[in-house]
Amino acid sequence: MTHPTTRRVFLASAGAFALFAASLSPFSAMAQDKPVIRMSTPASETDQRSAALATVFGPGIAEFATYQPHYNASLVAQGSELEAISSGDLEMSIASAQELANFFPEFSIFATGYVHQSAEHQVAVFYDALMDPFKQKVEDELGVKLLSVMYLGKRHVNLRFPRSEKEVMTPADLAGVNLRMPGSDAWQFLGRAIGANPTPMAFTEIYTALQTGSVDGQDNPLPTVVDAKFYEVTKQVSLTAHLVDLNYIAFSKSVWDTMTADQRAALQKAADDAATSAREGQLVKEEELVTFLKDQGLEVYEPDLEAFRTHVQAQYVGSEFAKSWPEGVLEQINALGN
Ligand code: KDO
Repeated sequence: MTHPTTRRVFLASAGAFALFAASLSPFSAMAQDKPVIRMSTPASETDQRSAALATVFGPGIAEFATYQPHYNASLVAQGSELEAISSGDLEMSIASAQELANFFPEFSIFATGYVHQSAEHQVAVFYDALMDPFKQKVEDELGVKLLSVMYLGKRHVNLRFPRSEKEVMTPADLAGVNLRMPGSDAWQFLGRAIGANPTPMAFTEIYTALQTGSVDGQDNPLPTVVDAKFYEVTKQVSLTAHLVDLNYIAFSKSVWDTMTADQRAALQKAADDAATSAREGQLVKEEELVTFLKDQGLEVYEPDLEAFRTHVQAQYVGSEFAKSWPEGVLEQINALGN
């Protein structure tokens, strides 16, 4: 696991920059127009999270700010959003725990296979006091507020091959499988932990990579497999559920600091309402889409989940990631589950 020096230098300068940005408050009485909240994501416009932010979050802050979403990583490259918020080039993103782990390795606990058990468990963890020091560190050192938690879904293994050519029942079946995973240490570690040979690649490049065969497969929740049309270029889904995945609604602390108490309350509520709406929609889709995918000709089946869970957990024990987890936090997370 690396923690690049550039990130440390970046963190040191971010605080000073945030102070400067706050002095130029777009929310001040002198501001003529409503400040624009630019949100950048690699997700499409039709993704549940994008839709919930557009229909719930945007209207929720419309009285005092203009929500401006940018989809398909068209404004900021996937994985660079937190840096962009920190330096004042972006106001908002939906950030993964893996991206946060680039700055703060302890966030890898939330990116570890089979730790979060469900959407409800994610919510319980996010609002528990155990999260306070994590949130505080991100605020203090990166100038980013984590407002709410969005449910992305259970990630499964989705391959180009039919089941007759390659069946994935255990981690051993993934040996040598070239699986696209997002490009960061925590993601790549997870790819190896499930037994695959992970290949880093941006989300927006996956469809073509599957189509041309430059990767054997990818992992994402079923709603993403459908929304991004990966089912057109793949033949099977092994329901490994190796990560109950999330994104945090990440917001510029320097912008937050310029807002009135009422505006902050409205913004927080808009973020929570959007997260709830997206979560409910995503859970319904996860249920429904198995049938849709089978209708498209894909084989969708359950592997040996105990074999996956045991193998993945064993990979993390004693790892550099696990060493960064604050004492007792894993136990606290587990206690909030079933
Ligand atoms: C992906 O790149 O596979 C991933 O699912 C990672 C998530 O953290 C999230 O960024 C997501 O892509 C995008 O929002 C696209 O759905």
